[in-house]
Amino acid sequence: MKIMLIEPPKKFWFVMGNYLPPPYNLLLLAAIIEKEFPSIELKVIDCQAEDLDWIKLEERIKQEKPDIVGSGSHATCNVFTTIRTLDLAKGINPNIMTLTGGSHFTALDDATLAEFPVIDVITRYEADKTIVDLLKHFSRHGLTKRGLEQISGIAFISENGFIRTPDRPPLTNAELETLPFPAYHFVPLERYHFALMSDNPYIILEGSRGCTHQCSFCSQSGFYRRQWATKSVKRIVDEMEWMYNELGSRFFWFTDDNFCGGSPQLVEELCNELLRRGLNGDNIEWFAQMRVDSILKCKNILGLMNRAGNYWQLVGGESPFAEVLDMYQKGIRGDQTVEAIKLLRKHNILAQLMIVLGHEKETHTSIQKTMHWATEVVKPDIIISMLLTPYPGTPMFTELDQKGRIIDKNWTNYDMIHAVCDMEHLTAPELQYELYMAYRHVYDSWIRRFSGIFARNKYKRRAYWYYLRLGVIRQLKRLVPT
Ligand code: B12
Ligand code: SF4
Repeated sequence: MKIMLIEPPKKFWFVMGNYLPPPYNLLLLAAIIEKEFPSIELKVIDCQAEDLDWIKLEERIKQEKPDIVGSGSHATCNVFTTIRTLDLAKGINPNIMTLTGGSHFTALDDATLAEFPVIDVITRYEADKTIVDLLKHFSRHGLTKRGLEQISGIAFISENGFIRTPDRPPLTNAELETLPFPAYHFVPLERYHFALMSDNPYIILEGSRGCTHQCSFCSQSGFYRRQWATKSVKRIVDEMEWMYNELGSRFFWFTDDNFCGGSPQLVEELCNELLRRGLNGDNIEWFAQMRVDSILKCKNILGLMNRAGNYWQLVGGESPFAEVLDMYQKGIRGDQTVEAIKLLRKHNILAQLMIVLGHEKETHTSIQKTMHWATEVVKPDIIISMLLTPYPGTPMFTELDQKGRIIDKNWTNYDMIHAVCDMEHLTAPELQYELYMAYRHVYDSWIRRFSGIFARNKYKRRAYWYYLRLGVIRQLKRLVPT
């Protein structure tokens, strides 16, 4: 049996500049397949890294003659590229078994399968265990859907119609701990980069999964059912050490939605273990994202984190207004964001503030106030503003859909920089314009540019030089309907 896992050609998120991320989801699944089924022939094809367009990908699939093709979409904005990939495979050979998974397909399994019969099986929620059961089934019974009802955590169309089998619970600590290291040997590691952030190759790793919070716009809490699980500190540092020694990695990106679940004890233990093994800010750089309240809990160890290599933190502040933070079910206050950003900067950790604009009651004035708060009160190192996007599977999607506010269900536009809703006071085109103006407010200011270019923090200097050349504002202007 031969399996091809494909990261298709896709558009990148221009707001963060020139980057090429390794397809961590596929590399993890590949490692699991390699471990459980050593005799299965396996290929991971990353079209970006191998410069394959759709035509070359088609040739490649023809050459490889896989029995199973799998592809995931990372975010809702890529679902059509995933479907196109599976369609391509089916077009070459209708007997190829096609698989996909991830948050979007989990939330909309029935609608997607009904609309796109080129998808044979959707794995729902995490696929780490499901993929093993599926492949065992195919190894024993051949590439047939008959009998798949016995496998938990999937959806498919059988002879009798749509079938969704019982869900699997989220992975536990023990299960995360025993996952193999991602199979980075399948891809050309040296090609992965994130120019805004580092000169070193870009590697992704997971410390923990899930989130116990429930922000109304976020698909993660639903996907992990408000559970959080972590690998042990030893296991995380073993993985980083392996990446450092064997793969030559120096720039690490943690996927954790809230680094170490926001536990100061765990963060401290992790940083001390890194330092004990000789990994520190002199030889590694690591990025993580943390909730505002978690940063405050970690206020006494931010210096330690920086010494251990944490040089960049992404922080979801979203809004200064209590009523908006409540609507987002964020569970934080604006003044906590101000404090958290101040602390990060004090400890030389680059503070990237995320803002979510365009909620139901948003007005031109509230956006101006939000942006003014961000630049004049919070004063982070960089600001990324996004538009509220109702991702399938979130409470926000259900609510706005019921109210008829969602005017665009072209999933390609679900990247948080395309306006897809008409809200109470601002229409989608008006919101699109507001986003453009929000970026102008932040980056079209010579005072801010100078303070960025001459900043004390070398990563901030880098980011501002980079942003100056990037032309993000111009690209955002192009999205505004004329
Ligand atoms: C790293 C990361 C990035 C990297 C890119 C990584 C990449 N590989 O492309 C960067 C920073 C560039 C990025 C960009 C964006 N991202 Co991003 N990103 C993440 C992050 C933090 C980690 C992803 C990851 O590797 N997770 C770990 C893996 C193991 O989980 P997984 O992908 O879900 O895979 C499991 C299952 O879903 C399933 N599965 C997945 N694929 C497949 C395929 C097959 C065949 C099968 C069977 C199963 C399967 O099995 C896997 C194992 O259980 C996630 C949040 C998170 N913690 O997951 C956000 C996240 C996925 N990103 C998100 C978003 C919105 C974006 C952006 C639009 C920017 C933005 N506004 O934030 C862009 C989109 C760019 C693009 N066009 O692709 C959202 C997606 C929301 C949604 N429902 O669409 C998330 C969930 C963040 C959030 N909290 O909202 N991102
Ligand atoms: S936005 Fe962050 S804190 Fe909120 S639910 Fe999503 S992952 Fe959790």
